[in-house]
Amino acid sequence: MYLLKLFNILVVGMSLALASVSDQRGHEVNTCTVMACGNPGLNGLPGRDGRDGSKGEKGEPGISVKGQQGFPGKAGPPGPKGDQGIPGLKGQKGEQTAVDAVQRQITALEKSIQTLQAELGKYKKVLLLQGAMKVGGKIFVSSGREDTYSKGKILCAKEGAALASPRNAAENAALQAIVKSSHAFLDINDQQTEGRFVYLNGEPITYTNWKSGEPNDHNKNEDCVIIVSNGLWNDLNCQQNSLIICEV
Ligand code: FUC
Ligand code: CA
Ligand code: CA
Repeated sequence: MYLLKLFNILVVGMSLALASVSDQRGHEVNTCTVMACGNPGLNGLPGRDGRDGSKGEKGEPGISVKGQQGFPGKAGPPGPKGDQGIPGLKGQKGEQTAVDAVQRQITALEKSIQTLQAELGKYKKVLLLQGAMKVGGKIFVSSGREDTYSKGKILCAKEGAALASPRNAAENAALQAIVKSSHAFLDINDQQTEGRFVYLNGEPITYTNWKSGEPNDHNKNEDCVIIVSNGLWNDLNCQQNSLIICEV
């Protein structure tokens, strides 16, 4: 409304200004030349209020930011106890019979083991009475037969054993007890590399009990080793005969 009024005032003002300009140009010196001059008319009524403007454009969608998950709530109280389940099926009679059979077999096996242990004890006694020596986890035993180194190795291997190979003083002493006044081959040799004595598995020996001056590779032909009556060692020709002692 206020603007309309201002507009009207402006229109009236302009009309007056135009009238003044015409006057200055001298074309129409008097606006009242045709019509008789009277009092000016009343101003018109103010125009109607303007209508509402058209609807604006739809706005940009807002920025969506997801919040962090909240802390879990406290555990609720335990639920009521469930109903008792249906009882299982009764085992068949046959199953019990099978269990009894297995139990009988176990009892029989236990008896067999006891019998075997008793027999084993007897053989152990026989071996020890015949001069076998038990030391640590080893048993040294000899048939009393003398032979070459290679034949002796074969003899022991035939029984799933090995030629005697003392790894410490206790084992050496046990062998000495078997040797008595004789001598016996050890499973030690330097056949591969002169002066490098090794065990059956090829590893260098870790325990020795050499007699003073030995090994001397006498005649450059001594690659086997014997233990003599005093427990000391000497290198000897492998083709010579010596007592064969096996270890089990
Ligand atoms: C020593 C020993 C030899 C051999 C010889 C008769 O020389 O080292 O091995 O027994 O005596
Ligand atoms: Ca030698
Ligand atoms: Ca020697």
